Amino acid sequence: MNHSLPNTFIIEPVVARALQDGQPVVALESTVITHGLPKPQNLQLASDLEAEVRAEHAVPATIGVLDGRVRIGMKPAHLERLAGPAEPPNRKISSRDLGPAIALRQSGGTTVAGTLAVAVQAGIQVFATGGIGGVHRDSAFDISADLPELARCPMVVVCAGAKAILDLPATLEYLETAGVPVVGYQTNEFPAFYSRESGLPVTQTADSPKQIADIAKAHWGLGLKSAVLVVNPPPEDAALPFELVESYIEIALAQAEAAGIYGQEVTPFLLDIVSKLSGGESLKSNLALLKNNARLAARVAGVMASRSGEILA
Ligand code: PSU
Ligand code: MN
Repeated sequence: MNHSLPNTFIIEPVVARALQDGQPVVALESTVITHGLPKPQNLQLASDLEAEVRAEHAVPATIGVLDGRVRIGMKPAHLERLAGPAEPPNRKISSRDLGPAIALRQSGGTTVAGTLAVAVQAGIQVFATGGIGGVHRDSAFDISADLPELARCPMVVVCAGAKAILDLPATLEYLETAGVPVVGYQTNEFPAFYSRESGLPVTQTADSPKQIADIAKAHWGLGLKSAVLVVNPPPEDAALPFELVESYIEIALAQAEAAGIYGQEVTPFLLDIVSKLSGGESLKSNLALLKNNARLAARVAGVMASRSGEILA
């Protein structure tokens, strides 16, 4: 795969070696660092996520853009730059923003969509994030680029469902249309990011990292090119009740509408208000579920690497 890597990519040596040797690698997104979390928790979280992956004997590859170069794997100084402050401010980089950011030598955090587009080219098969984007509520046509990217990137993506601020049933319908299996890890319910429950069913429950790897292998073995979306409920002690979060979201949505927020600003704006309304509880939950997802992703990557001959064939 490496032969066709764009010359705008810089792969950290430890990541390049792991990919070459068939060792487990886990991609991590960076919009959560640039836009998703407040300072200084964002930088701490970035290094905590890498530590979680290493503790499970996999190599973390945080992906983002610095000075128009797509970095796959970062040194601490790179993470610090993304965590900011930065002038000009770091961009939120989705698939459509990668080309412009590279051409104009900009820096920013890649969203799930942006990270998927890069990771798949680099030959990484497992990716951990907090919550994917999806179909927004009551909006004429606001659908995150995360969804079409999941439709075309053959990767295992571990998340805690879609962000609760979204229209979850519509998001699941889109994933069904796109042919993306939604695999509940030890759950038969689609988690709602901060909450373990949503009342919505998953495609399939998997009880172990091995079963997740089996499903991915069978899915791609059919020649299908879509992602396998693994939904991992937030840890019990960090989860918030669905109804409580719902009440915060309704307030946040009303404020976003009153303030005329649109486009890329919507997700960070809503998450920030929910965090304030919950007195920081949603932030705690966000940090805990991110680490929980990184751990599970590393375990899945471990199983897949142990039989990489079959998987990569
Ligand atoms: N989850 C969070 N915080 C975030 C995001 C997800 O808790 O900041 C980011 C992810 O990078 C996701 C992006 O890909 O928000 C989706 O943004 P949009 O809805 O604008 O596509
Ligand atoms: Mn949007």
